[in-house]
This record gives sequence, C-alpha cells and structure tokens, in this order.
Amino acid sequence: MTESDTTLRALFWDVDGTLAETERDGHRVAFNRAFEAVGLPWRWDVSRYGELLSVAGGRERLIADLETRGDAPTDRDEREALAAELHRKKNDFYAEIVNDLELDLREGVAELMDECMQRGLPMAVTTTTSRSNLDALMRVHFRAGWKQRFAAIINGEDVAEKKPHPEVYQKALKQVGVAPASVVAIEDSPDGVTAARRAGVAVIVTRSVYFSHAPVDGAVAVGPGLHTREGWEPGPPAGKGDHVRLDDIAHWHTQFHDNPSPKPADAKPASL
Ligand code: XBP
Ligand code: MG
Repeated sequence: MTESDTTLRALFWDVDGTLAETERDGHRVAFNRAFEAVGLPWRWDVSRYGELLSVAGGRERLIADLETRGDAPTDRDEREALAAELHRKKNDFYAEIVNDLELDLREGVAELMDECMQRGLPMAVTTTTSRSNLDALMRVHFRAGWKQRFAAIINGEDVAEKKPHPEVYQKALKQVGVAPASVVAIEDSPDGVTAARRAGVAVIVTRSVYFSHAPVDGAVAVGPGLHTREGWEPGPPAGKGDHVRLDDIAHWHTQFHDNPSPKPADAKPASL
C-alpha cells in the first residue's frame, strides 16, 4: 500500500445505528430493563436517551446521567460501581433482545455485504460498542462464522479511546493493511464521522433515527439508508437498482478524492 493509493480497497462498517437501530430499540430498552432488575425507578425515554447519546460508550453514558441525578450515589466510587453493575446487566439484556430477533438489520446492509464478498472487497468492523454486544448481533444475523466475513474486527474493548477518537479506524487500517485514502466507512453519527475523518478515511452516512438531521461535517455522501438510491446528497451516478451498490460507493470515493473537502451536510438540529 502507498499513502497516495486512492483505489477503493476496503469498506469499513460502523455497527450501532448503521447495521441496525440498536440504540433506540436495543441499548435503551436494555438499560431500562437493567434499572428495573435492580429495583431502580429510573427509565430513559426515547428523547432522553437521544440527549445522552452525546456521550460515547454505554457505561460512560450511564455515569454522565448518574452525575445529574439527585437520587444516585454521591460517592464517586459507589457511582462507578453501580454504573459497572448496571452496564453488565444492560449488555445481558441487550443480548436477550438481539437473540429474540427484535433487532432487524437495516435494509440494504446484507445486500451490500454480500456484494463485497462476491467481488472480493475486504471489510472491517469499526465499532466502539462492547465485544459481547457486537458478537450477539452478528451471530444472530450472520451465524457463528460471522468473523470470517471481515478482515478486521475492532470493538470498544480493543481501544483506549472511543469515537470520536480515530483509534478504532487507525487499528482497522493497520490490521487490514490499507491506506486511509483507499477506504470508505459507513457511519450514522457525527462522532463516527469525526472518528473516520480524523483517521483520513472517507465516510458515507446512512441516517439513523437518532441522527436523522444531525450535522455531519465532512461526509462524502449522506442518505436515508442503503435500501434506496433516492434521497442521497450528492446522488449516486445514474444506474439501475433500488439499493446502494459497491459501484455507488466507489463513485463517491472517487468524488471524495477529486474534491477532498466536501461541503458539510445540512446543519439542522438533531430531532426524531
Ligand atoms: C455506539 C456506542 C455504544 C453503544 C452502547 O457505538 O456509542 O456505546 O451505544 O454500547 P458504534 P456499550 O456506533 O461505534 O457502533 O454499552 O457496549 O458501550
Ligand atoms: Mg453508529
């Protein structure tokens, strides 16, 4: 590989919000079940959880919320111990939700992955969720051998810093053995876009419920999902098909290198 290699050589996948709507229907619900399981009256509705998503990492998110509550332990060590216990329980409930098939893959994800495999384009997982959450989701949708699909799998336990830090992308680039300029990442959140861009990787954004209008500065293309070629900005090249294909990704990748500072996407406030 050379730093100036701008051929598309790998596709990197974010997980939460990109592969499935895991935040609203998975992690949030599982946190609420964990609160209930230990007899706490706390519940996060869809809107409050959306606010908390500004904190990366489930345990860190929980600690941030505990710091705002009058009915949480005031002692820091106690608060952190409670957060660790609740986070462990949350991940167990999350696995139950996933195993009960309550979290479908977003439309178009499986098709694009299959196309990558048919055409021999290496893929990586670049997530900062916990290993067990990733494994649960992937096993259900791609069976026990899911890891064989990917040239690198980096999760939140493999990095010292979560997104928006670029470490997860830097590690994946190293493991796959590709230059940043030859990769496209698919993300849904501003933090994810920032992480990829800080690593020098071009990003396309598939809007998820929580970041449907969030500003995503620096994405090469932004659209409603991989299931459609409508509603993308900029649009994919003229061509057939009703979902986003590898040729569309390659087109955006080329555009990115022809114009390395894409205009920021629409800057409306986040809303549901
Ligand atoms: C998303 C996250 C995670 C999940 C919860 O990661 O921020 O923190 O919300 O997972 P990504 P944990 O979009 O990179 O996949 O509770 O395991 O942290
Ligand atoms: Mg995400």
